[in-house]
Amino acid sequence: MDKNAINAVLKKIRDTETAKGNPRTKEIVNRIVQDLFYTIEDLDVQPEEFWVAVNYLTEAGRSGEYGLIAAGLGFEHFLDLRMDEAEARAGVVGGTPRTIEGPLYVAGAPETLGEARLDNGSEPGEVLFMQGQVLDDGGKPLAGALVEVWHANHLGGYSHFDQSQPAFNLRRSIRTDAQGRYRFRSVVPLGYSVPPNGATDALLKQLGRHGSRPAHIHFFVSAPGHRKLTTQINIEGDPLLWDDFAFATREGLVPALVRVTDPAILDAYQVSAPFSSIDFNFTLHVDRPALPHAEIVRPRASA
Ligand code: MBD
Ligand code: FE
Repeated sequence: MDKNAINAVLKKIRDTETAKGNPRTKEIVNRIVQDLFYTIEDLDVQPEEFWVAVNYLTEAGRSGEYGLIAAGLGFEHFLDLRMDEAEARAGVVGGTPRTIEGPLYVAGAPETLGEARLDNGSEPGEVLFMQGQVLDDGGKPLAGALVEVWHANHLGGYSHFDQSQPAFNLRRSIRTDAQGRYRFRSVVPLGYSVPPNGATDALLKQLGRHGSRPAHIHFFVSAPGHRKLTTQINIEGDPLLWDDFAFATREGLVPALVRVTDPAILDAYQVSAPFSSIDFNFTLHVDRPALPHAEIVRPRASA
């Protein structure tokens, strides 16, 4: 079809708008509709293909997988890169890199001071200790910062979404102590994979891709007057470290994993088998009103 004829029909649709409604919504929706009309034209999308897509989106919504699809198609990573660039333009550089939140955070995890055990005491898997400080961009410890941590179990499943796990399993909020320190005991996670035969899985298969992530641990780190950090660290050595379906691995977020086998240390830590240990500090930036919001408001699960 001729581009002028396409533009004419786009105009006819747009001309039905009144002064009511939301200007921002109008701008975005009209742009997306225009881009999709052009896509249909340029790629000669057939009616059957269009209805496959409509049905696909319906099913994906029904199964609650849009968050996964947003991660898998790289949208969430792209939003990170845009935020990085906005900060860089404002002279905000360095600090702990951000990386995507993903769709599996649950609000309301138990909060403790300084340290926490993330599992209920009978969690299978290798014991993991992780510890460090929350610092400002001058390297000064931030006391009273909040470290929210969540990760998958030894099978790659997240509590709440995997109903076989206890409430808030492997999810805690830790308030840093007077020296800005946090510390937790947990178990080494396994990488997550999208639900087999679900909407995301089907899409990724069509794209000739896999739907797995390397093992990782999520964090929100916040402190008054500072930009909230959304990030993850990866478990060093995971075969998918740089082959993440959600594109979240970044330089600076792969701390060394130390294996502790010294019986005296195992004793001191009250652990009966060799464990892994990760040291990692979080560096936050001072917040400024001119910067885009670092705390992203979005619907989240809560319990
Ligand atoms: C996850 O665990 C995750 O972190 C992301 C980004 C997407 C899907 C599952
Ligand atoms: Fe995750």
